[in-house]
Amino acid sequence: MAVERTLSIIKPDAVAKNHIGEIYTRFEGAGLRIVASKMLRLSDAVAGGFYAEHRERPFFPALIEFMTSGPVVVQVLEGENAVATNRDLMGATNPQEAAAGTIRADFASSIDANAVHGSDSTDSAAREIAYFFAFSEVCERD
Ligand code: RTP
Ligand code: MG
Repeated sequence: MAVERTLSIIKPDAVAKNHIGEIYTRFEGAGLRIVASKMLRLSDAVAGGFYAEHRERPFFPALIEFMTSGPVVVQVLEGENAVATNRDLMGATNPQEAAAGTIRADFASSIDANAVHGSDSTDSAAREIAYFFAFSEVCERD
């Protein structure tokens, strides 16, 4: 298995419900290291650019309205198979279909307010990490 990096976002619903620490504990419990982290409030332009692949989808306006509704916490996770490991921790996009014990099953309330984002491939991860973090903001960890 390869050491990878992936981009994770704790979305506005989970930040508002004070679940940042519990979600970080799940990342660390799965062997993922947090190598970059920041809280910020997304503008329409930044959220739209991040989700540009979904621009033509019917849910896009609701997605942008939700992602700009409050602060988010953005982090880079590093570890063996980090992309798939994080997606497994997150669970299915729709929390009603998410496996028991996943972040979305435990903390998400709807397909819009679904607690977390995680890159879906190593290519997406590289693009998404560069979208939010300068090279100097991602730290080497042993
Ligand atoms: P994310 O990108 O946020 O990690 O979520 P994902 O890969 O599991 O799902 P994706 O297909 O990339 O969709 C991005 C976000 O758009 C919202 N969505 N709504 N109403 C719908 O059918 C629908 N489909 C997607 C979700 O909030 C999803 O997280
Ligand atoms: Mg996605």
